[in-house]
Amino acid sequence: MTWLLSALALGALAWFLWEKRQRRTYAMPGGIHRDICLPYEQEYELYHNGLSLCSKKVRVCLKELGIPFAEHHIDLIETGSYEVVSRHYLKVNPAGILPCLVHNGHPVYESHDIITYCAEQAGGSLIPRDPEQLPVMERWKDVASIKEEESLDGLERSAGLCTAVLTVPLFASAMVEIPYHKLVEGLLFHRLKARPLMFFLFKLRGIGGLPRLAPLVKQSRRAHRAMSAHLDALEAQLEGGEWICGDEYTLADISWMVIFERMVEADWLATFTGPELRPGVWAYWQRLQQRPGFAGISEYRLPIVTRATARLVEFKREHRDFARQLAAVEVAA
Ligand SMILES: N[C@@H](CCC(=O)N[C@@H](CS)C(=O)NCC(=O)O)C(=O)O
Repeated sequence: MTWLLSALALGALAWFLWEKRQRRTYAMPGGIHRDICLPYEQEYELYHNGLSLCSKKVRVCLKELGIPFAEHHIDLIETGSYEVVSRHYLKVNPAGILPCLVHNGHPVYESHDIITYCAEQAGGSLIPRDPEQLPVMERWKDVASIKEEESLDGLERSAGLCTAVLTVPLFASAMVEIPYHKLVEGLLFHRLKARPLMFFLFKLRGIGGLPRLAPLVKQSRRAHRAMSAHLDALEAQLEGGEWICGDEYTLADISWMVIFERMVEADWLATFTGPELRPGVWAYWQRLQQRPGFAGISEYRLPIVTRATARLVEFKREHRDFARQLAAVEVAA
């Protein structure tokens, strides 16, 4: 019996070490990598996910520019499994994160760099013609981005990071449908171990357990305060015109569109804006939804995410205190 158990343990270890060699992960700098050649059939191919905020940004940009692309939908654990650390996706992006755009076989990484690359390929569309507006676009695009190297210390600087923290209740809701064994793959092979560990915790605690996680509550409240400040700044910026750069619709607006969509998915929109609350921001969000690029969001909604949102909304209706605990501000009913 002992022999059998030892043999099984050795077999499992050998499999793990072999598999780990096949699934090597490491960070990849943003931008185009002309030295890497991947198989491709179409000029533009996008590896993406329906829920992923950064994938949405790239889809919206491609749609807005009218660039056709072949798609490869890759699951995140929130949408079903750890396909981002599968052997086949790690060949495309060894960092194991989405999205990745492949242009004529060369990968482009980091969503903020991908949209700039696409705009440049399209002859400078979505980049302000007025040179004075260029740093304005860059600043607002940057604030909306999630930079890989940033820790949560950057919440006050980055609305993108705030959005990631505000998504936690949606993640916890999504985990209801994900079996534990699917999370194990992430623990074994994910480059950023903190991510699968967090999902494990969310699965273990459920939506209702989140307010008892003191460090999470602290960050969540901070993210709410910081996001409110970001939106106050946006409200002021929009006094200058319809879009962030006045009358020019740019990459900055695309970067913010996906943040509003995430607020809808994670059921926080009414906390941050409405016809009475930051009316300029509210009107801006209505305009954003009329853009052709919005199809990059509306055409890719996933039933598993719709169910996660519905569960979260229902939970918040039944537990009025939940939102107040996580936001530490008055929350719209
Ligand atoms: N800085 C990166 C962030 C990419 C990122 O974190 N992507 C998420 C989805 S929005 C992801 O792939 N997560 C997979 C995981 O961590 O398991 C970008 O802007 O592209």
